[in-house]
Amino acid sequence: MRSHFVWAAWTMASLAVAGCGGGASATSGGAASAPAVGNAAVSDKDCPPEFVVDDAEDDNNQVLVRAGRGGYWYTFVDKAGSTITPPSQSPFMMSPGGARGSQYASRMMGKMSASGQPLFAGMGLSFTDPKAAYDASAYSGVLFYAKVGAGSASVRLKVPDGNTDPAGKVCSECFNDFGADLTLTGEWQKYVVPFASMKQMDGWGAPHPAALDKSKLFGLQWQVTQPGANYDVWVDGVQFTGCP
Ligand SMILES: [Ca+2]
Repeated sequence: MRSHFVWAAWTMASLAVAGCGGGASATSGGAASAPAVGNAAVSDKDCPPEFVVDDAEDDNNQVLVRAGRGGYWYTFVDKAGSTITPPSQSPFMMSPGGARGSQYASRMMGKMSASGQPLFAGMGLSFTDPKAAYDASAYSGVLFYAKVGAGSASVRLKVPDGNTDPAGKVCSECFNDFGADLTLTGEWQKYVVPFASMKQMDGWGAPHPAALDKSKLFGLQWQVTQPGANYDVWVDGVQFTGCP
């Protein structure tokens, strides 16, 4: 199967080792290059069950209870008038029609406000409940399937950690999480984002550490920010990478 890959600063040579079999990927991407998007054939071998964060197939709002995880899905939205479904005040609901022929997926829909600051809408999951730092040191990155319906195709994967989430009690200007800017398509595609490739955004936030602290992760988020845009974002099959 052809798979769609997105990186912040990884060379094409890294592509072949970044999937589930990518134990070496954390050490092979030292040289920064221009952001690249490419397709590469990789193994579709699934990692063991403890690597799967959630596949939505139980049609509930909790991630799979395993490997010390058991947090919940949620949505969040700005106060500038953007809209989001499922609503941020009520329990997250899965939507029928998942990746790889599966039954359910996580989906958020809405319309961004045309003006105001800041503008954001997103869905995410916490790794634990109550929310606490989760040690993901055993893993090398994140893999998921995603697509968009009508509207914005630009989605940022955000990975709040001990330095960027307020719960870490470190950041003085929080929420500039490490992550990756993705351009989704109308078809389900696999996205693999190594922890080592994740970057913060330029120009704001404090602190700006050298790298994601994967020993203290608070969750995963998918966020849209385009002013005035409709959006319809689907995510499924969320897993960690790095299995032997
Ligand atoms: Ca599914």
